[in-house]
Amino acid sequence: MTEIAGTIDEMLTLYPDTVKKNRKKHLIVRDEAAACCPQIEANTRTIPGIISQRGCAYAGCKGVVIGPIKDMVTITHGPVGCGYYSWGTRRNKARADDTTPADSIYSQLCFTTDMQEPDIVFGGEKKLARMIDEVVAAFHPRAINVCATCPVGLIGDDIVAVAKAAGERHGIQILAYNCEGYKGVSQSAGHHIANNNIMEKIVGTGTERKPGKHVINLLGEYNIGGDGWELERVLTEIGYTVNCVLTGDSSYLDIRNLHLADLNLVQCHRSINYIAEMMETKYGIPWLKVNFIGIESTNDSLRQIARCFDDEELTKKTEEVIERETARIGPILDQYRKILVGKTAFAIVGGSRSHHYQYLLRDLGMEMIIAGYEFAHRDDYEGRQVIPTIKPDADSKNIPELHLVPDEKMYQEAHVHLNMSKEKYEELKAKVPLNYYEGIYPNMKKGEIIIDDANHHEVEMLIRTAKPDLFLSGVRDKYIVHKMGVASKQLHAYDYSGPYAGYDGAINFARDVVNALTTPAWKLITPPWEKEPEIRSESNA
Ligand code: CFM
Repeated sequence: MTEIAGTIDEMLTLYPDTVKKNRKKHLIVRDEAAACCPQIEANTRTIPGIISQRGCAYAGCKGVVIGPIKDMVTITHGPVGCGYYSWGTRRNKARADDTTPADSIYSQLCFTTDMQEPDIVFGGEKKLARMIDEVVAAFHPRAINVCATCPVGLIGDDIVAVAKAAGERHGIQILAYNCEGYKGVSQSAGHHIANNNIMEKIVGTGTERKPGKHVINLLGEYNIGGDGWELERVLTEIGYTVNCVLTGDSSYLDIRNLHLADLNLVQCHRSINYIAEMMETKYGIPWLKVNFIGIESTNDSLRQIARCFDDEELTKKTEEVIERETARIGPILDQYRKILVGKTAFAIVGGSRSHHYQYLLRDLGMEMIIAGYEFAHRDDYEGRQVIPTIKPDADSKNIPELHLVPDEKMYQEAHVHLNMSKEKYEELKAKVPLNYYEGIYPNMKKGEIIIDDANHHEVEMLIRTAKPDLFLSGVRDKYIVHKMGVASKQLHAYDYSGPYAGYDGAINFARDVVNALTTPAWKLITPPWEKEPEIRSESNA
């Protein structure tokens, strides 16, 4: 392990001093002696000239949070490239149901105003208004989202005014998102902008609570490769009414009723913690951080949720389902574990999966020795207790903070939502970490590395030295890593596979990883540095 830690110095020696100083702050080596996580620099600008793995605010808003809402048309106001390249790349699945017929599902379509030079010169507002009219005439959606791209902000098109006027014209809700790509240092800014609008404009406008004794929302689950469906299967069987999975396979109708649930579960803390927190403030609904990636962590999460309701029958059913599912998949995983035991992984993913997949890998006998995030914040590394100490900078101040107050009619104290006495709730809080996330650090082992906003040079150096058996990331580096002779799996889109969540997901993941590691192709590849001398430039040599 010390060998990996040593890599960091080697990796940094190539940098000019200022870059070295900066990048050092984005790295942590897990030290067992340190009780809490050392401070990491995160959610700050990538150094100009360095190509990192991050996306833009528009990607975080349109692609991640609102894009999956199936019965809303989402219009990209901007050049066609922004619309086209954000179309169908994330594998957030949706299907028709009782309230949303197949011809009302738009999440798989691409709508864009295709701004041209004249629109940039003379303004694009009229074109956007015409486009909304066309969309309403042709598709009759329940509601529409309009997302701004960089040029829209630069020329000053007032998309909020256009959306408002069109909404009045057509009698439906039309939301405008000022999520210009440059609004933040990464897609994380777009998550926040989307969370704000959803919370302010959609949540709370419905009045229908779904029937059931225990009604829950699953927030920050986007149904990539069908993950949300696997979780709904398990949660429904245990006895919960899943009010809404936000936003995987979600509908505008369900989001309107988001506040009519007893408990919010948070899978991806990074992308949705704002809504969880705002719902706690406005409606008093408590939230619980869960992780449904991995068998043990799924079992743990299910037990924690059951504890929140203090219902004997529910607890019994939870144990029954856990026992049955674990027994069902155990023998299958045992086979895979024989091949995977002792293998190592290196992951760089957005802002939550590098933590979540550590559990599934451990279930399979593997260990994630390097965990990287593209755009996580300090709380995702160090735990939420650091939030009050994070100083806002010019970039974070770009995004409005909504200051909500308890809703006069709908606010209830958390113990009322959970149908228990205040005393019982206090006892529960001591046992279950409600409204809290501890971050990635505590789950890592001594000598393991945490890296924020890594770039290609760093990835290459870490792979050379740490020699992981498996690299978990996205399509941008998948094939580069293959050429180094290392198996690589896409953890964003699952390489067209999935689901990877819950019980069935664990089997799919184990099978895919075994296939990736055992293909004979690796024997045919020699990493470039083993067959040719390295060429370094004079100035940096
Ligand atoms: Fe949350 Fe996500 Fe992620 Fe994310 Fe993403 Fe994604 Fe991701 Mo790709 S919402 S932070 S912005 S878990 S699209 S479903 S895989 S980078 S780690």
